[in-house]
Amino acid sequence: MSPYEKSAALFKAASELIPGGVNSPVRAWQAVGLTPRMIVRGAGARVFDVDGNSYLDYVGSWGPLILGHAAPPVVAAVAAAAALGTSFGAPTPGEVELARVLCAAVPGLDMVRLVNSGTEATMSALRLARGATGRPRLIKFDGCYHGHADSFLVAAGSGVLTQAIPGSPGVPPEIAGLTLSLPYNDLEAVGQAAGRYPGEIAAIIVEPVAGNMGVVPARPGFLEGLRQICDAAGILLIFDEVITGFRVARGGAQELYGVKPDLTCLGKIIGGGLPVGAYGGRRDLMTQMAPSGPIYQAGTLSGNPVAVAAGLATLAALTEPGTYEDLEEKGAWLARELASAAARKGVDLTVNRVGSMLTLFFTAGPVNSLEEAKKSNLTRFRQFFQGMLEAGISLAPSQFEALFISRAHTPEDLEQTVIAAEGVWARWN
Ligand code: KE4
Repeated sequence: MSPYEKSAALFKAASELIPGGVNSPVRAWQAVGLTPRMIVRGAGARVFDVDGNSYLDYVGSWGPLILGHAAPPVVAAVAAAAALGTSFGAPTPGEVELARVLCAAVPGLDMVRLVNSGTEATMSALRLARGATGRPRLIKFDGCYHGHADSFLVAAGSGVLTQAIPGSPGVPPEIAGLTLSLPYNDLEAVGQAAGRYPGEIAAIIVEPVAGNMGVVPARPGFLEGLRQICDAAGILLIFDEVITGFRVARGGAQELYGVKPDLTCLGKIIGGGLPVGAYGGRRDLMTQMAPSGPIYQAGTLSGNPVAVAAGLATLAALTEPGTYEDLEEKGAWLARELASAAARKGVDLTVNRVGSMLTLFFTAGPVNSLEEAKKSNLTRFRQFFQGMLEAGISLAPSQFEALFISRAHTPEDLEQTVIAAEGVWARWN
């Protein structure tokens, strides 16, 4: 019996019923040339596939599971909430509490609205920016991914980059043409674009730590420079903190770097693995959203009580003293030891990291932009992914994604990871 026979059979069936056999493209493992494993259970830092194999997991559902899989407080909160009803289509106390927790934690949030995904969050924030400014254009950055709303599928990262899709059919040029995508970390290009379209740019949206071309931190001064350009040109600054919110600090990258955006988009961790997104920011902007203002956005299941319960339990657990110190220590140790092991084995590797999110680029580096990330050796990445999988370690199936360490990862797990990586690299020479 092949150790992955049931996964393969299920994936074959899935491919008849679901495009590419998956409900989100990156999960199809096309970039690593393997059949994706069908996961049936997670517990702590591990996941288990339908054939009974277990893996030390660094995907973490692409970021939400900062506490690890099936974290007891989250499971208990979800069960309790579900027993009271899964959705009412009415305001609930939990939504008020989650809004309070988010606004208390994230510096740029005076007000916030819950939605069901990061895509909804960024789509709504952009509509608000356009409505509030009366301007049509948007600046984003090459390799950054802000979900799959039309305006963002220009030089996007994540699955668009992994699949090498230049943009996406179905996005009218009239829409795509309003989006300017510039090199990440290139303030000069932003200043030139702002000068070229005076009075036309509604917003600049940025991942304050890029996670969708692999992890690429903002250079010192980049975020501050964006703030200054926006203030001078009447452009709204949107931080897409869907990954970084409650990941790199409790208050996200805006707390870590001390730069306050006008609008913030959140997701992933704030739902604890259930579908939650949020957008928020300055009160004078958010009050322009219906029904307090004319700019429309809505959602049947926005703020539903079960997802809100998962989010509240997750964010409560992250208030434990030492949480972010623990995540920083684990991230620093793993990045340092992987880099050392690669050097010992003569492997060209650049490890970019912020807190507990990191990427191993198979290039000598540095990697400060999409152009530099693309210099990575994708064949080496694929060999690494496959070797680590054989060693029982599950990584994001793309060079252009992040690995996530959770509170559930132990020092022994991290040691096992380094030993496995060194074993893979030893076979390369
Ligand atoms: P969702 O619509 O997938 O919840 O969020 C979109 C989004 C927005 N902004 C950022 C910075 C994001 O990283 C994402 C989604 N991230 C990808 C992986 N990097 C989700 C994985 C997938 O597409 O399946």
